[in-house]
Amino acid sequence: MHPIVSIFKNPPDGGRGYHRDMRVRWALEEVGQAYQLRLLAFSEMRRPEYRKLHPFGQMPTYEEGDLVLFESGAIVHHIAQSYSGLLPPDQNARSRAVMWMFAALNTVEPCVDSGSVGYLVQRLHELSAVLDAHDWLDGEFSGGDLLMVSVLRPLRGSDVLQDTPNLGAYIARAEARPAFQRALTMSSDLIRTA
Ligand SMILES: N[C@@H](CCC(=O)N[C@@H](CS)C(=O)NCC(=O)O)C(=O)O
Repeated sequence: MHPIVSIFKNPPDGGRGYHRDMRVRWALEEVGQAYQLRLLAFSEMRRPEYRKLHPFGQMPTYEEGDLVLFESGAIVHHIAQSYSGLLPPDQNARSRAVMWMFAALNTVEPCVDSGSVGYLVQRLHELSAVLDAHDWLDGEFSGGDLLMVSVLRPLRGSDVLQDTPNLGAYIARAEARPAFQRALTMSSDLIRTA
C-alpha cells in the first residue's frame, strides 16, 4: 500500500506547483517512494470526514497505513527520516539539514507570505550570503533545500530577487532536478478515486 497525498482537485494555481502538496510530492519523488493522490474539491475539504485527517480542513494530508499527518513540513520531515536521500548520514549534518527545514518554514516563509517587502529583501540578502557560490545550503542537496526552494519559488521572476541572482540560480537548479520535474508533471496514474 503506497502513501496517499491529498491535493486540490482544481488547484487555484492551475497546477504550477505552488501549493503545499508540491513539496510533499517532490520529497516522495526525491526518495523514490511511489504514492497515490486523493483529489478533493474545496467543499470536500470542509467535510467532517476530511477534518478527521486535517483538523484545519487544508491541503495537504499524508496517509501511510495507520499514520495520518498534516502540515507539509512535518510530512516532508517524516519522509526524509523514513527513506534515504533527503538527510545526510552524518548526525551533525543531519541536524543542520533539519535546521534548514525549520528555517525555511519558520524564518523565510512568513516573510514571503507577509507582503512586507523591506523585511523580505533583508532576509533574502542574508540567505544569499549564506548560499554564496554554493549549489546547496549545506553540502549535498537535502530536505532543507527542498523546503527552502519550495518557499522561495513564488518569488521567481519578481523584483525582490533582482539583487540576489544566486538565489534565482538556486531555485532554477532545484527545479531542474528530475524529481522536481516528475512532481510538477503529475501522472494521472497516481490518482486514486476512492
Ligand atoms: N502550514 C500548512 C499550511 C497549509 C495550507 O495553507 N494549505 C493551503 C494550500 S497551499 C490550503 O489548504 N488552503 C485552503 C484553505 O486554507 O482553505 C502546511 O504547510 O501544510
